[in-house]
Amino acid sequence: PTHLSYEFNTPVYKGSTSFETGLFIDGKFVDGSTGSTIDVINPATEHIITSVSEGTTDDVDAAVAAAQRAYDTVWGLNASGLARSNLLWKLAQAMEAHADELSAIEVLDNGKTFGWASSTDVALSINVVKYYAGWADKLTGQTLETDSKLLAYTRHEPIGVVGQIIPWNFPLLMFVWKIAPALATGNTIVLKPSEFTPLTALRMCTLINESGFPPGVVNVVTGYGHTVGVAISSHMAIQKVAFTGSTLVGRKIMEAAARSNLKAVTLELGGKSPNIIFDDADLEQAVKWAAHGLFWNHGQACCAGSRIFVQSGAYDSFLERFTEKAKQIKVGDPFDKGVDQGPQISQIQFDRVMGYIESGKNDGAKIHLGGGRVGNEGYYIEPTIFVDAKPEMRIVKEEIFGPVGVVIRFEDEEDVIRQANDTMYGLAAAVFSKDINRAIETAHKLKTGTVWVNCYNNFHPGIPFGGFKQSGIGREMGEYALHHYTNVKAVHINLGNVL
Ligand code: TXE
Repeated sequence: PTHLSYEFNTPVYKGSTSFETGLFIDGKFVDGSTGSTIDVINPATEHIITSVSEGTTDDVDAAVAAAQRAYDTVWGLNASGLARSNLLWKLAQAMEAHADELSAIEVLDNGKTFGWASSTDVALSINVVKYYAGWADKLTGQTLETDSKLLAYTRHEPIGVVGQIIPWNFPLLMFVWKIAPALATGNTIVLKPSEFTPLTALRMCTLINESGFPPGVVNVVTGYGHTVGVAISSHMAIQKVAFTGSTLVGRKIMEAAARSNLKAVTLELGGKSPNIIFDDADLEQAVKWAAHGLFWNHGQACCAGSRIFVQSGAYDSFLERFTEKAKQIKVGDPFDKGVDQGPQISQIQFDRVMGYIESGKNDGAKIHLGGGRVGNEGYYIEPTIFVDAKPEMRIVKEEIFGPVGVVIRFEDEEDVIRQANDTMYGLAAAVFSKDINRAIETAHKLKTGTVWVNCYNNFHPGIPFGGFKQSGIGREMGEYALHHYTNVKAVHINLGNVL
C-alpha cells in the first residue's frame, strides 16, 4: 500500500512521521480493490501531501466481514469489559506518547494551528478515550421485579458491526468521539474518514494495532461519500450508522438506512448557533468568547456562534471591541508561531464561504470587517463581520462554515429568544449576562442541545453534545453516547409457576 514519510521542520514543531496510507482491514493495511488513490492536499499550500487508497463497495464488504468475524470471535460478548477498558487505556497512552506527531499531522492535513490541534483536538481526544476506558467495565442493566414470583433483568448488549462516517473539520476528534463509545460497549467498527482529511485516522490505526486490539475490531476504509459512505449506510450487515457532517448528507444516510435494513441512525449535523449578549454582560468576557465562538477552527465548527445578538444598550460598545478583537486575529501558516487562524479546508469550502460573503453583500447587509481572501496561495479568508443583516438573508439563515458572522441588534428577551429559535437548526447557543436568573431562564427557552452561559465551545468527555431539530439525532460523549451503541435485552424468569 501507499505510504507517507514526512519531516516536519517548522517553527512550532520539529519531528517526523511515517505510516501506511492504505485501507485498514482486519488489522492490516491493504490496497483498495481497484488500486486507485485519492490525493490529499495541504490547504495551506494547495500542494499534494500524499495519496491514500480509494475504497470501493467491495472493500466495505471486506471490512464488514472482518468486523463481523472479530465481533463473533474475539470481541462483542467474547471480550470482558475489563479487557476492553485496558485496551482503550493503552490506546490513550499510545496517543499521549505520539501527541505532538498527531497534532502535526492534523495541522498538515487540516490547516488548523498547531496550538489548537494539540490543546484541543489531541488533548480532548486522549481524554475521551480515557473516559470511555472508564465506562467499559461499568456497564450494567437493571433487575426488575413485577411480581414476587417473576423476575426480569436487562442486559445492555453491543449492537454488532457499526458504521461510522466522519467529516474533515475535527478529523481526529471525530474519529475518537465515534470509536471510543463503540469500543467501550463491545462493537466492531467500519469507519470512513473524510476524503479531505484521512491522515490522523490512518495514523491511529497503527496505534490501535500497537495497543493490542485484535484484528478486525476497528477497520478504516478511506474513500468518497458517494461510494464508501453509501456502501456503509446501506449495508445489510451493519446494524447501526453514526454520522457527522452536513444536514444534506445526514438526510441521505437516513434514507439509505431506511431503504436497506432499518439500521439505527445517529446524526450530528450543522448549526447556525445564536450567541446572545445582554446589556448587563461583562463585555470584555463577552467579546473574548464571542470571537472564540465564531472564529475558532476558522469558523469550521458545527456549533460556531455565527449569529451574535447584542442588546441595544451594549451594541455599539460590543461591536467596537469585537471588531478590535477580530482585527488582532493573525491569519497565516498554521505551523508559524503566533498564528491564530489557518486556511479553510479546501478550494470547495473556500469558494462556498466566499460565495456567502458575496450573497451577504448582494442582499444588502454591510461588511463591517474583512470579506476578502488573504494572500494568493492557500485557502485563507479574513475574519469577516456583517452588520445590518435581515432575518431572511442567507448569511443569517444558512451555515457558512467559515470565519464569517453577523452581529444583530435586539431589544428585549422575548424578541431575542424568538429570533434565536427562528432556525431549522438547534445545535448550540450561548448567553452572556451577569444576572444568573435571566441567563438560566433564557438558556431553558432556547431550542438547542447545548447552551453555554458566559462561555463558548466548552467540551468535556462526560458532557453530552448533539442537536435539537435538524441539527441531529442522538448524543455524543458522556453516558448518553453509550445508549446508542447497545441493544437492551429483557430476560424474563418465572420463579414459581405463574401463568
Ligand atoms: O460535508 P459532507 P461537506 C457542513 C458545513 C459544510 C457543509 C459541506 O456547512 O459547509 O457541510 O461540507 C461523507 N453517503 N458540515 O460537503 O459531504 C463525506 O465523504 C454517505 C458540518 O464536506 O456532509 C464525509 O466523510 N456519506 C459538519 C462526510 O460525509 C457521505 C462537518 C461529511 O461530508 C455521502 C462537515 C453520502 N451520500 C460539514 N456524501 C459538522 N456537523 O460539523 C458525503 N459523505
